[in-house]
Amino acid sequence: LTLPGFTQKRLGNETAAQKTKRMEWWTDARFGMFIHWGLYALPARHEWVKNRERITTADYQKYFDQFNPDQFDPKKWAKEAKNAGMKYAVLTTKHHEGFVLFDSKYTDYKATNTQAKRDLVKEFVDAFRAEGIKIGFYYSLIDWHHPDFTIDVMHPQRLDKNDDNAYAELNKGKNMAKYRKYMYNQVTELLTKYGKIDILWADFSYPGKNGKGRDDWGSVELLKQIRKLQPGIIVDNRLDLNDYEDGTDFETPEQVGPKELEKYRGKVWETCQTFSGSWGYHREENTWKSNKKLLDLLITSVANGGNLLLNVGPTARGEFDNRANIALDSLSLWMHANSKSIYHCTFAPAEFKAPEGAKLTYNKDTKKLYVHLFEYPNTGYITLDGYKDKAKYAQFLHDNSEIQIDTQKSTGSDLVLKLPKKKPDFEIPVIELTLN
Ligand code: FHN
Repeated sequence: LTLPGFTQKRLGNETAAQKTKRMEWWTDARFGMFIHWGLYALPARHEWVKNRERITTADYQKYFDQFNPDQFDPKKWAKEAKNAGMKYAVLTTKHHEGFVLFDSKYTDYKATNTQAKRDLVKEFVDAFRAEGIKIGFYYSLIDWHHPDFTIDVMHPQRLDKNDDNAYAELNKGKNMAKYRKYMYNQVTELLTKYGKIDILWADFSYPGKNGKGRDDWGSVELLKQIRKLQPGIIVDNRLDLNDYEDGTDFETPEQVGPKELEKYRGKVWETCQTFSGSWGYHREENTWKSNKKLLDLLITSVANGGNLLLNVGPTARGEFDNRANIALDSLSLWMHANSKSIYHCTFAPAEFKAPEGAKLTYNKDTKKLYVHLFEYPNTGYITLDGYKDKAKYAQFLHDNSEIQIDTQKSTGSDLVLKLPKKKPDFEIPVIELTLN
């Protein structure tokens, strides 16, 4: 599968075939766990709480002082991720609040200086790597704690009016070049202290007050360092380098619905999604996506050639809460029986049209076609228009039970399969077609 959507110019000194090879494990994996964890788990009302409620750094300090994740057990996290069928995991090593989950020598605002006294990133890496799960680091370009980070419209101390003089006053003495160096040094620590790192998930660039954008973050230099330290690493598109050579490995549509994902077909992309609305642990959020909705996001991502990065926000005690565990357990039931229609899969060849109420994925290695029945026909059969003479055998994926071809009904180009009237007890049953 040569990754579509890349022109040689954008590939820098890497050919499309080399990029395809470098990204093959990621493209085959299709499903990963995002983990947003930081001091914001204590207020437990969104990872942007410092910004939304304009909490000063002094007032936010109580969360640092109280941070004590006594039930943090990354081995449990890793087992949950593995059971749910997630092949890679991306942890926030630092989010916008500026709190650092690893033992960085460039700041005191770090987990090893809290009651935790632990390098949480190291323990995450060891536990997930032990389960064979690939390692990703999220690193925030934005930093609401660092004294040299420019105060702008994204900052808790933001001004309501677009008053350049007032901003200039606020930013007197701040040195963004020093912040760039701080970021560069911490990313270097992350990519040299913890072994092979598979993904760098930078988040997020935006044109600063002076509209310089990528220059504010030193993105070009930062990316060179990232690729030098970890040559095989996969980097997202939020360093504002989309039109730079080798600047973007994948696009990151965020929290978009299944319908909108269809427009990414033919590109290289991963949609990141929450169970609810908040990325960080949110105690009172109850707008949780159903298991069917989560499966729809996963299946539709793969049916359009993309990945799903599904987020968990651990609590301040260091655990996945019950809502997350129930959602992950439901996904593990379906994935245990049906992951063959996800891993190594992508969109179906153009000759196959999905029947009404179904979505297709195609395993490029085994050449199997998968029909995901979002609506289960109660007629006792399903008509696959144009599939006649293209498929020689059909079965349910979850139990390999044969689905017979109704030769009488299969007229013209139609392939008609007999289905049990009673829907199998799976949220979305999958038909596996062996093609001719
Ligand atoms: O501001 C962040 C947000 O908190 C979260 O980390 C998401 C995850 O993709 N990224 C930014 C919003 O796009």
